[in-house]
Amino acid sequence: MTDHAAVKAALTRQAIETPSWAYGNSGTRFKVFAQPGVPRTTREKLDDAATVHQLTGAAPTVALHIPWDKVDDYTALAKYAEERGLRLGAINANVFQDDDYKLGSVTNPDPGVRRKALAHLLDCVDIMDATGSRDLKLWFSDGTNYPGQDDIRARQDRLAEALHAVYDRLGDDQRMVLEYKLFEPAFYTTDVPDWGTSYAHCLKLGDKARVCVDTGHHAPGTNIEFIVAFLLRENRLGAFDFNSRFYADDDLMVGAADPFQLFRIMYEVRRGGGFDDGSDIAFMLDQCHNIEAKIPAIIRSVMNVQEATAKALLVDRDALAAAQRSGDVLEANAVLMDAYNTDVRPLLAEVREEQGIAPDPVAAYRASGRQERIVAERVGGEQAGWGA
Ligand code: PSV
Ligand code: MN
Ligand code: MN
Repeated sequence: MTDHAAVKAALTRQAIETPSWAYGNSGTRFKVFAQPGVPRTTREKLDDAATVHQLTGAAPTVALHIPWDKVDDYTALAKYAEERGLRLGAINANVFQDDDYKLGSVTNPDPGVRRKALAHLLDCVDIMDATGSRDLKLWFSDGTNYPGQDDIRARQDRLAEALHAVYDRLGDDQRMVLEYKLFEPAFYTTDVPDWGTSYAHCLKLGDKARVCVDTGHHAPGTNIEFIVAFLLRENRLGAFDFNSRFYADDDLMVGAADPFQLFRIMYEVRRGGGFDDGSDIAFMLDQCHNIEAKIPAIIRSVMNVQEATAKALLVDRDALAAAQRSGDVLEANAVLMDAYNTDVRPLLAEVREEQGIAPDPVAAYRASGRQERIVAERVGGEQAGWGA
């Protein structure tokens, strides 16, 4: 039997972090399409994030990317966020957009470049001190393009050295989450290509080091929910970067390409206690909205995560366990599919109404006139965002 009050309580608690860079202009290596009304500054990105949070009630924190979100005073930025009902979330270090990093950042064969990259990572921890952020998110574009280009083992040694230095700098309440990615921009070897590599480094570092699973960073066909189940069992799942993909790291809206996969992942999150009160998993979006309107796309993404979560919470665990125990394969599968096939939109509309927000956040955004206002107001100036 499903406890509907408990399901609603978990949905009301759920917090999804939106990324500052999703509000800005973005594109592919072929073209960045500028959209009217996009934020020109980090503060304007926070204004948009506040709109998403007001309309969904579920997006109270915003991840920053440094230096894309470089400001003079991060304490003042945190205050600005707070005045809008937000908090600043994960600090994403950027050691991939500088000419010096052509052959890598923390794994670069040149010790001078390694020192520069490490200094940036440590600066990011200073920023966390000012913003009150808990998580430092590390993704390294480091790798090689050609066999023989560099010593694969030595690069692991250099990576471990940098990670240790950053880990030692973390405060008691701070963590690092190490993100892996199969390939791109490196095409032969990548220094953190998979969850196993990330996990192995985290294990050596200590409890404050966790793995970040970006759903777009696997080989096609990878069973991501298995990875999630395993990491949760080992207490090493720190965070998600949610997005969806058809081919590689497409960064499309989460739940758009494969809502069934998202449901399966969320079921393992539930199974591992990730929706329980006090869970410390960060549920973040890492997406780009290249051709669709950004604010409603981010609202839609938050809703897609909520819908997958609701379905996962509706799985009748007792019935599932009974079917599994008795080896009733078809029944076990049917229990899971029953939950997946439930239309949870009325349930989520109810949860929103109980929170005093509109049942359909996308419709509420369209009716608010805000899009027209920001298009009229945000003219001139350099547009900020991914690739800017
Ligand atoms: C790399 O592809 C990545 O997923 C990392 O999380 C970066 O910080 C982010 O994309 C930039 O969008
Ligand atoms: Mn990511
Ligand atoms: Mn990515």
